[in-house]
Amino acid sequence: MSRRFVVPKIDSSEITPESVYLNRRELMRAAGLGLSTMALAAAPLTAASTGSAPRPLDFTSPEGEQFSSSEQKTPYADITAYNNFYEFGTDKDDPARYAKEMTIDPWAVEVSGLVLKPGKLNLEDLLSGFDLEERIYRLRCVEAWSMVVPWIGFPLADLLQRFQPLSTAKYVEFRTLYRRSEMRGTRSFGSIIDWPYREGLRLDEAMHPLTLIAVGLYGKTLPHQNGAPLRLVVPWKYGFKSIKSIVSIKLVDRQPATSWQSLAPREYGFYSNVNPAVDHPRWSQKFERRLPSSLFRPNRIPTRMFNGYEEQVAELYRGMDLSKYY
Ligand SMILES: Nc1nc2c(c(=O)[nH]1)N[C@H]1C(S)=C(S)[C@@H](COP(=O)(O)O)O[C@H]1N2
Ligand SMILES: [Mo]
Repeated sequence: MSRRFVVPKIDSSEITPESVYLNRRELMRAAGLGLSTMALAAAPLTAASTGSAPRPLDFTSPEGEQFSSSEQKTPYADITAYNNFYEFGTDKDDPARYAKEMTIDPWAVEVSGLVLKPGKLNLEDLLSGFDLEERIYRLRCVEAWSMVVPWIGFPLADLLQRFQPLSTAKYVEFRTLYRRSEMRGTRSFGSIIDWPYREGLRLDEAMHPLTLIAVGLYGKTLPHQNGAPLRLVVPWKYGFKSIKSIVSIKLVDRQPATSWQSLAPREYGFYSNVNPAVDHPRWSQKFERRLPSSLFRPNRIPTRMFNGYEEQVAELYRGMDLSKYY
């Protein structure tokens, strides 16, 4: 059963007269105009941007089953202890240990490029007015482990629309925060990625209703190691496309270079759709280890085309040779 969350309502004593009568659409337009000084200080997800402990997000009413999964959810402890976040090291337990060193308050996101209304907004203004919902998605890492995660978020399309993409926009490029002083993995000798971490989607993939901006999981704000305060979730693609701790979203007309593709183009393509029929050059993609998994209970299950979201996304790739566009 999926549940719906809503950004906490602003107390009327804390809002300016003009925002009292702004409805959601007007708020969105205002945000698009870059009115980041709008008095929404006490607005949504202040909790997400402060402190280190995840705070609960407000729950309101039940939602339909469309984005749910009946599969057993991976326990919170595993989702938050077994991570990839190379900015903090390459071991699976490095992010849980060191991502706390990243300051997430204040946080701003710049939306630029081929949009009518570019702007740099602080987190509160960026997120104001979006309905948060719970969506239980599978996450399948290219390394062949997987999880089932109850994300809290809203469609990326809603966010992009605020900034009014131009018809010339064909792709979206995302960047993670790059702050050496707080990210020990970016300082370590032999660090393999050219920071900041970058990812990209075709615009139609970015606008697909399954593509989520997540701000929480298990009903709480995102822990640092899972990409606080906001990260992308693209459930039919390998996990590395789901970029964490985003500070920049740019609409562009050419396919952007992504971190993993630049590093090893033969191993990591731009599309990176989960596909059991196209192996990674060094290992099979036919099976996955569903976490929690152990030596004695490996929990090995077959990997599904588009991570099980074939019905929803196959249309996006009609006529493409997916062994060429991997
Ligand atoms: N900025 C950034 N985002 C990132 C990564 C990273 O190293 N840096 N790793 C990716 C990979 S490889 C995976 S599998 C997922 C893991 O998400 P999770 O730790 O929340 O399960 O995050 C992705 N997003
Ligand atoms: Mo991954």
